[in-house]
Amino acid sequence: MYAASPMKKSKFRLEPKRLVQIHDLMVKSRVLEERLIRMYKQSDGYFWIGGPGEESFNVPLGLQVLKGQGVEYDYLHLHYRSSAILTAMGMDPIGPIRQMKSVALDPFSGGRNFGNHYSIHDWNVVPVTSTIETQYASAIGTAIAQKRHGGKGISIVNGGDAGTAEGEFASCLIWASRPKQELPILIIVTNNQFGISTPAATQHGEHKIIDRAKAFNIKAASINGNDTEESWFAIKEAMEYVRKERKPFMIEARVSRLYGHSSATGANYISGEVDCLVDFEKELEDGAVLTRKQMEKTREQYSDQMLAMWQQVRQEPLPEPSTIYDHIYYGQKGRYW
Ligand SMILES: Cc1ncc(C[n+]2csc(CCOP(=O)(O)OP(=O)(O)O)c2C)c(N)n1
Ligand SMILES: [Mg+2]
Repeated sequence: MYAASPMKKSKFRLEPKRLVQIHDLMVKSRVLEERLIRMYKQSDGYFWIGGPGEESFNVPLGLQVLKGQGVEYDYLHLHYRSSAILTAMGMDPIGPIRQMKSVALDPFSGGRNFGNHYSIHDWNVVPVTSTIETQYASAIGTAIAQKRHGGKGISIVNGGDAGTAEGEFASCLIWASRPKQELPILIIVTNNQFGISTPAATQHGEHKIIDRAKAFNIKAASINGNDTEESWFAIKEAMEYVRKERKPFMIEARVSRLYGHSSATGANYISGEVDCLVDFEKELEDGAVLTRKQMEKTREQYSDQMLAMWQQVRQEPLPEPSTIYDHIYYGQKGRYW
């Protein structure tokens, strides 16, 4: 699939096969988000929020997750910009398309929740909440269970820069770092410099978000999340530390927010920000890992695939009113009228 030209020397540290896989998943994830945005604009969804601009960080993260069910495996406490993590883990894109259309077959919430609010029991993906930062509190719980259990499984939590103002973020730092009771949590903050329309520079006394980790003796790294390889190796190192030492690690990843906050701010492409996919494709082309034609073909294939999925989902039924009480509590069958 990839053409390694002897004429050009690649500066990449990752193998071409891995680079091609990452590229494929980044495109798949971007095309999915673009489809969801289009659905919103065509009145096939009530609201869009998602993660275009975080693929360079999120795909390497998803590929390195220890995927499975139960304490032996990683728990994921994610937020609404995490689609590329799940795409890298193998999520079928029809799931988010179904959730966007609020059809009964939505695998995450049966047509109840906002788009990009995932919940995957078999992969330890804890339901995404609309209230920001709730996930930093639930991560403490699974990490305590994993600390007691031992093994390699860790709890991974992510959220945005503005959300770090919430009490749950402070709780997470405190619980993760209690002496001799440290927790195996990978604490991630994706810093896109904004909380809806509030610039980070007007809100943070600290220079970097990870400065707050220092106060709790939590090891940390601030990285360029728009750089695919930098992200891959930073995540690898952090995960190895948390898995082995059973202690927390914080990563602050500087990323872009390519379509603004959500549909509430228009969901239009913002050309002034770094587009990690554009940059990565240029590097792949310059390094003779992939040709422009090959990359265009990948995009075309996913565009066709997701167009067909959308057309299928448009024909699917909405949830039956009689199921309104289903899924309220885990395992509950529901109260019917
Ligand atoms: C508890 C709570 N307060 C406020 C909001 C409204 N709200 C939704 S997203 C958001 C900004 C979040 O910014 P950040 O944490 O930087 O994440 P980003 O959206 O930039 O990725 C806010 C304030 C909310 N959803 N929940
Ligand atoms: Mg932000």
